[in-house]
Amino acid sequence: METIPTNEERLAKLEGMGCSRKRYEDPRFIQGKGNYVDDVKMPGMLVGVMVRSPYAHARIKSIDTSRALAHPGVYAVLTAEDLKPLKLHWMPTLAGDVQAVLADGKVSFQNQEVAFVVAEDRYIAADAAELVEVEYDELPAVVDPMKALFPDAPIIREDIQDSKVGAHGVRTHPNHIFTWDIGDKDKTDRAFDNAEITVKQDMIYQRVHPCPLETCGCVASYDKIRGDLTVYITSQAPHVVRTVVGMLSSIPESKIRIISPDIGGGFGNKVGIYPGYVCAIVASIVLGRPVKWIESRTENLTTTAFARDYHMTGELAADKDGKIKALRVHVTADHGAFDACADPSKWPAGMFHVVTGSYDIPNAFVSVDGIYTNKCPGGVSYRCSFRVTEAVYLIERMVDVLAQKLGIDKAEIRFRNFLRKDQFPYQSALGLEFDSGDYEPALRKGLAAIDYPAMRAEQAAMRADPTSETLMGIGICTFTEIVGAGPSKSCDILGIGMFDSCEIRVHPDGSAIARMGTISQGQGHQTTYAQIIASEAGIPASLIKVEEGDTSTAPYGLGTYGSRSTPVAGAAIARASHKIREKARKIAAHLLEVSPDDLEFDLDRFVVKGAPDQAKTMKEVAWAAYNNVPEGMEMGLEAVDYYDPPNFTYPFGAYLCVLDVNRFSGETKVRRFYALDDCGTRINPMIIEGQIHGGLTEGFAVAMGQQLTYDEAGNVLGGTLMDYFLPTSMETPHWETDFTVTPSPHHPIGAKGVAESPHVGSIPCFTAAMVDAFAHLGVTHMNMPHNSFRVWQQSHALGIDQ
Ligand code: MCN
Ligand code: CUM
Repeated sequence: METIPTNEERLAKLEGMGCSRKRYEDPRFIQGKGNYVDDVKMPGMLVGVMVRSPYAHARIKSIDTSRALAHPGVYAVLTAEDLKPLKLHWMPTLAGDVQAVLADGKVSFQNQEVAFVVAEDRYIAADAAELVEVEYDELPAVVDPMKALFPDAPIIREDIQDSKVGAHGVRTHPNHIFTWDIGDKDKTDRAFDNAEITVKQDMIYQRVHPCPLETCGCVASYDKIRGDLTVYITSQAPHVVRTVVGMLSSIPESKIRIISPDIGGGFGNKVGIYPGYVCAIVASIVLGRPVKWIESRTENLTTTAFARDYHMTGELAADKDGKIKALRVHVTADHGAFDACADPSKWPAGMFHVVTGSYDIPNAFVSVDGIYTNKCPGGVSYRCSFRVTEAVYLIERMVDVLAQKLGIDKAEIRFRNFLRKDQFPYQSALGLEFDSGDYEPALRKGLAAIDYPAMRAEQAAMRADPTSETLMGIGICTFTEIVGAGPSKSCDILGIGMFDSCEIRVHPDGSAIARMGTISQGQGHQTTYAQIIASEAGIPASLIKVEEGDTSTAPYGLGTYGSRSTPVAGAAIARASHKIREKARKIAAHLLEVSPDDLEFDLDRFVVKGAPDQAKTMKEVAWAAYNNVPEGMEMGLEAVDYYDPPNFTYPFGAYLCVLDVNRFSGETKVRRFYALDDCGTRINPMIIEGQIHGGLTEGFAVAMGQQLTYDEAGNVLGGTLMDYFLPTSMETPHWETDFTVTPSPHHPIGAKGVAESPHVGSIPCFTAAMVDAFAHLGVTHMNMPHNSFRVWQQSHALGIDQ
């Protein structure tokens, strides 16, 4: 007789939520068996290479493609003139603007796409690209968004120079894109007028780039006989690509198949639609052959979506005890030459309005001006949900500035202003509803973990010792994130609401296949999604195959960015699992000849209440679903769910950093970095920790070194990995992680997203620690990146560098 496994054995076999199940993906990745876009090779495949502008701003007098076309092995050279009859020389952006696919009469940023050479292989295409002769007339460039608004500034967008209204309202200058205001200006101004104390701080959040290890690319293959278009692409949102390609090409979506295979990191860089994709698709349609286009590292760094470039001024009004009364923010946002920011359509500054942070701030007003400059377009969020990094940076900096002004400890000022647990759901002054949080215990845990009082005492001793070479800084960041875009009433892309989806089909043997509208770029969805189904539908994770990224098989979804997969697709997975479970319950009841209400779901089976030996396992039910279902019931066991979340989720954390700064050399050592995250219900603790390590490392990169620098003429100075800082294990500090659990009240399994929190939270924490090292000398802010040279400059300016 079969022995019934114990509860522990059944639980272990399920590998459901809460279990640190090993990543299903890793065996293939660590053996080099991943399948990336550049691994796709098709018979007859050609390769495209871009001809790009050396100038940041220039008129194109002529383009001569004859020598390139005459080069052996070249099949086509596309220019704007070739795209014009197809109306594809410009394309719509996600921000309601248009962007030149291939330069139409002028170029507006360095390395802008000018022509597309298609040849037998990459070498031939690259050689022929050199033979395309472009005659330019250089124009003055403007790279500083403040100067772009001068009356005599060079006009970047002549195509729209006379239009007084853009996608987000009134434009006040040819280089002005929009002004976006939120909050109650009058009330906020009054609070400032009546305040006991106010502080103000300017800060620049430098332009950076997500820099995934795999650059962007695609293989487009048009089948002239069938009229089918297949595109393998490095996209974080394959279904959206399908819809956009359909709009641009007039091919019905039913004949377009977009496949995102394994992706070597996205970090926001792979959300947008780039000219290279359009050119490869057009070339394939025209030539009837598959066409591959893969960027080089420099192309990736200098022409695909950058992040940040926010020039911010923050102001706080408070009483003498440090209780905040109002927040006022102005942002000048540099969007580059075309407004190609990836944000929900209604919010041109994304979710920047989470800027009131973890604090109870009764009045707030934010105004953001979007500006064109002669720089690369993009404006994605790099490991942050739509401008949340910038918002959190601002409020965390401002709280510190206020604390310094009042002489209040930087932890203490947070305790005085935190939202209390009983204030949730909390309506923020900027119109968001924070779902849940419990901030005070998180910070208390963090302070205890690094022994905060001892650290402050050591710092005081160092400050008192004139011979000390080291300045010690302690940074605190108590951030609130907003992830899970999002309720379709406030979030859409090109009019499509930001729901997500899951389809589960259980096979007769009790194994299952599940497909989602999201796409993993390294987050481990194949591992963790199966865990949700395991817990919610009682099918062992190891028997569930998770598929994403093929629009011909996966249900429509909006993709993976903004840490939305768990909050949105994760909810769809839970709900689809529940649908499976409820149908299974009816089948089990039929098999056991009892009423469905008499059954209890127990891990992997249904048990008759009060008669524990009478049970049917999910495996038995799956078999019955295909041969013995109740009268009138459909055969089969499958479910689909499309989930439109009622709200965002609001993960939070308390981070602390202890830095040692050498005042002579500017060298910095991270002595401690403690990160406590709360992402509600935790699905896979090991994957969460991996996500946090990754996000912290990218936060360290941004704070300490990353910057896309431009000279006055618009030349990019950081276009290779020699100049653009990508930390290796050698530079990366040791991370200490911790957690609390405050479930989301509106999510079916209480989970919040986590992947971006460590990035959002760590960056202000590094700056806070850096500034804190100099705070006793009156320093209230230092702009990133905090590399040794810049830190030394600070030291030098204070006269303490020798
Ligand atoms: N998770 C969990 N429990 C939770 C929340 C999440 O176990 N309560 C798990 C999830 O199941 C998932 C992972 O953590 O396996 C991340 O989930 P989530 O926070 O929902 O984020 P997404 O899956 O939507 O991933 C997007 C996010 C973004 S926007 C960036 S940017 C980023 C990031 O993921 N890019 C990454 N992490 C990355 N990690 C890798 N390796 N590569 C990237 O490109
Ligand atoms: Cu915010 S970068 Mo991620 O959204 O892909």
